Amino acid sequence: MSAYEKVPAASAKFPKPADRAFQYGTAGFRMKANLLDSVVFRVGLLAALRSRKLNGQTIGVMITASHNPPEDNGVKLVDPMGEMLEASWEPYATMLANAESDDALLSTYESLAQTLNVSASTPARVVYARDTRASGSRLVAALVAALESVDTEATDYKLLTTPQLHYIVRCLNTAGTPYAYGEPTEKGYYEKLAGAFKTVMEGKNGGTVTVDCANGVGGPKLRELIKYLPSKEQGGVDIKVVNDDVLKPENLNSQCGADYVKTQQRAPPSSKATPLERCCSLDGDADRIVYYFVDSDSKFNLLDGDRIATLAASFLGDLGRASGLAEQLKIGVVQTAYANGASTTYIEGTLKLPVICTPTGVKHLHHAATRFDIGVYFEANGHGTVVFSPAALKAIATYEPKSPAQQHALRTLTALTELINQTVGDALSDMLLVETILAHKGWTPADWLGTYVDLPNRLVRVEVRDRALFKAVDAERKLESPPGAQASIDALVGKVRKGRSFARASGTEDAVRVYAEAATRGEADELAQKVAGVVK
Ligand code: NG1
Ligand code: ZN
Repeated sequence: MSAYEKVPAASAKFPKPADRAFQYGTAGFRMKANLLDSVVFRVGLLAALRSRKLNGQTIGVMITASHNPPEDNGVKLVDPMGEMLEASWEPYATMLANAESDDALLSTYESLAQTLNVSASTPARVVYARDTRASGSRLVAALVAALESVDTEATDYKLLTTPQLHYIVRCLNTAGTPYAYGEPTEKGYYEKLAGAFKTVMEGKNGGTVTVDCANGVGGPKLRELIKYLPSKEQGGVDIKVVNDDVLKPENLNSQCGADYVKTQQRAPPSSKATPLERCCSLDGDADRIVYYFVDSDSKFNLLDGDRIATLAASFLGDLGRASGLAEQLKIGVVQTAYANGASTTYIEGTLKLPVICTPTGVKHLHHAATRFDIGVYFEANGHGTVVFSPAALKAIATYEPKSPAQQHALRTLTALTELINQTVGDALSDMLLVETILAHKGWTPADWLGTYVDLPNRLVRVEVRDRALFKAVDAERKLESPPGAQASIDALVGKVRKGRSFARASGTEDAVRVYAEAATRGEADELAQKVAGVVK
């Protein structure tokens, strides 16, 4: 008799839509919510299997479709240290999701358990949460049915931002160890961030910031966080919350949010910001953030992930030097090919820090960032964070400061390791980080923008017959196939000043993306159009 004999009957309530092929991609599974019930059920089975494989460590399941429209939803797994699911397990998720019948699902599951040497008698522990989408609670029911069918200890954390769930997973798995990450509760998250923020803001004057919450889960969670933060009078920041309507699900990510602002290169139409007022936008599950302001000539200025990365790297460099730890804390920045070339030049030339370029997808960036003592990583779209190596944390914790100035810098550095959500990009934590740095540097957003000038750039989405034909290499900066395409792109790039362009198949949409930058707007646009013509 199978240890998993309850699976087929449970699965029968969540039948797989016929003629559908599912794939666990960079963002887990993501699609129209009405297609997702069977997928979520099967992801639940996999979460239990992964927990058993890891001796009962807690695995997280997040139900969200981030910046996608309200009718979409998605599901992704969180590994024990709060990272994304290990890439070698993604194909298992895909296999389970595509099993055509309940019996086929059982046999796929059993053979996976056998191949992976997983014993059904090992405990399985899973925690889960969801964003504010209307379909979320229905999908949670599918998840719960799966977890019950394979005898899993499960805890419902209800509504959370994606990074809050990542935080909780890490807390649960490190409790009682020397690497304990915090209280595994939502309150513990707020207390950790707020406590660190109070310390880093001591003696500083915070500014005022308007936060567009994309009408997603970030709204209520930011309002909760604010209750723990010092007010502006107490040395904190004045935070104005807008677009935090979660009662009308159709408003989610609609004409607002980080993705809207980044792709449209404009403030949400509802914005009432006056010139030079500092604003930021979160995405639907609050793991991305971009800043922006309109200047006195009504020009819109975006401060995206590249800008947050350069700001953070510059501040951490300052603190390394001021604390006397510069030698022991090698800082590096990780970007993708979508980072503006001017940001890369600024990091290497002005900040004198190394830059690594990885393929798109946070798991690649995160992994590369762990190669530094302090690794700063951001995608241009605003998803990113800073990770500190165990050696860096030890150096910071044990260094004996030689002067009051060193002591002060060290105190700030220590608090930053608590303020920053090191598990994954976190819009709320990143916002407090940016506010802290601007307060320390005494900068306005215009000062921040003035550090370097972005190269004009253009991102084009090209519909192609078969995107699988497009194979990219060299961190997605070059096309290996179709044959000849790269040579044509190189020839076009060579004709414009400061030209750079690449094409790659999207991992989340059925399209090829073309990016181009050049010395002038006209040249960037023309280069993008011509390269789009090559891949069409
Ligand atoms: P794809 O569709 O593979 O380009 C997009 C974003 C990524 C990342 C993923 C996951 C761009 C150009 N690409 O990937 O940065 O966020 O979605 O959500 O923004
Ligand atoms: Zn997101």
